[in-house]
Amino acid sequence: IPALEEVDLTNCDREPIHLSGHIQPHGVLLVVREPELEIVQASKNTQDLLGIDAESAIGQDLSLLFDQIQLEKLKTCLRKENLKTVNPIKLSVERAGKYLEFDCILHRQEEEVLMVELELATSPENLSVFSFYNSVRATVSKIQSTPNLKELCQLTVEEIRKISGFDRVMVYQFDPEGNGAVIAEAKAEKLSPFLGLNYPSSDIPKQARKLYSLNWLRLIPDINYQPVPLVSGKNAASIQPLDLSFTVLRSVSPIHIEYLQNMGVAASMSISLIKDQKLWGLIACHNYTPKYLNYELRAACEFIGQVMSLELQSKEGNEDYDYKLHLKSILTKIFEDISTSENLSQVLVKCQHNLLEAVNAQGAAIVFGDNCYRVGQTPQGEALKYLTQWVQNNLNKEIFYTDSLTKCYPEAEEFKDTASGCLAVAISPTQKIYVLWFRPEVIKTVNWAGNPNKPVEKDEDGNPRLSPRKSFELWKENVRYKSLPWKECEIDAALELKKAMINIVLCQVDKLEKLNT
Ligand code: BLA
Repeated sequence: IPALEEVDLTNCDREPIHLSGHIQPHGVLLVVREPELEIVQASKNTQDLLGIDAESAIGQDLSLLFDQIQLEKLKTCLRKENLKTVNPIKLSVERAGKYLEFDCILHRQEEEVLMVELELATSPENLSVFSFYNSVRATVSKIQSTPNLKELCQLTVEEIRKISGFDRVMVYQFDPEGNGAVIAEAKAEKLSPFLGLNYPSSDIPKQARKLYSLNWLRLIPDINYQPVPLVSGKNAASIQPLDLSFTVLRSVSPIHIEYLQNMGVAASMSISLIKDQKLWGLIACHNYTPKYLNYELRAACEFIGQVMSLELQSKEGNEDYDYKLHLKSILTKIFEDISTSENLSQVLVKCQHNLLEAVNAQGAAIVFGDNCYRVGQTPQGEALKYLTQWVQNNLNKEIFYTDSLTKCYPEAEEFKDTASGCLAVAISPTQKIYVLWFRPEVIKTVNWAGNPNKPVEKDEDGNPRLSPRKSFELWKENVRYKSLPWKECEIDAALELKKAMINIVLCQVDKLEKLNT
């Protein structure tokens, strides 16, 4: 495990971000042993917020901070089965004759190890319950009535922006390799859009993704903060290094801070989107000045993230449903053309464009022995001839498809712009009739809106180490020689077409035989 100061761009997926031993300074963390409620670790900033220095708090119990009434309030909560449901508890601490009110957030790290996080409360006690309820109630019913994924995402970013006030709120969706794209955005008018931008998987390393699938929300109110170390007493030995996975104040990776600096961002919040127990994406929020949200508002945002997560299942299903209907209607048109044609070449003349749309390809080649009929963008001449031969020799299943042709056929590199993806079926191997469909390299099909923000920090050579521009370069490397993947319904459509085409070829053979007898 690399130490914090040894983390760099090459080993950052091994950085133990949950063991940083530091928190952000907008609250204090106390690690408390039950049942005595003895403070065994404390963040160094207790002096700033509570007026007691961390070293002298250690070894004492919580009555050092809280009077009898507050302590009783706390103890009542500790008897609750699910501690999370009591958060936040409003607790006050007397300091120089005045009472300061705190949001206290509790969870148990392990048995009898209680994590107590205190943030200065910023809203009056009763009002907050109502505002939480009101802001979320309307949003939830709107979210549930959106008809499809696109509108679900758009509505959610708009609602999160209204509730949180962040300058920019995005839905960031992962692909199967972990690369991501901004698929919805709500932003302050003056900002240039990130919508449609793509980023490599390395922008959010593995261990961070794992953490984000366990907890729903993290906030960095001010990226230029000084991390606050934890101070321990002798009774803390068994819980060192302290696992900060579920603390809300956890200090974030310095690499990520640098990334945000280079993006020109001053505050960041992200909310997990989880589908089928997997991290599907994030709601990513940026502010260009420091921005703090109190616990209630964070809880409202977290709740909306959870509601959106539940909706993903059905809305994504719907998306496929609409698309499948579309493919079906295209197939029907082609079948009509087939029924009114004498032979395969006639079909092809009639249904040119539909032949591509049936599987969402940009090009197709129908090979009849030495002859070839082409639609859209395809490899040409010799290149196509050799590819076809290769397909003939290697098509040993009902269908062949790949979103990365160069992996199995390295020569494909020269025509990556037309055929990084390929799907092929045999209509008649004896007569050497084949259909090949093509998709270009994905880079050609996605939308890159240009450098979204002027990078600010530079390294010795004058280049920013981490920036969206760099990320785009990296993402391009990640998706090199790859097309968009073939969906199951597209593969099914190709198989349907194959059946229909085989039929028309067989009919022709029949007719020829009848003529001959
Ligand atoms: C974390 N990286 C993150 C997070 C996001 C991103 C959203 C979650 C933390 C947060 O809420 O701010 C990335 N943010 C993005 C992207 C967009 C965005 C892609 O807004 C697009 C619009 N980061 C790198 C590289 C490394 C890296 C190269 O770019 C490592 C070599 C590391 N990113 C990194 C780490 C974390 C992270 C370690 C975890 C931070 C933490 O939770 O401690």
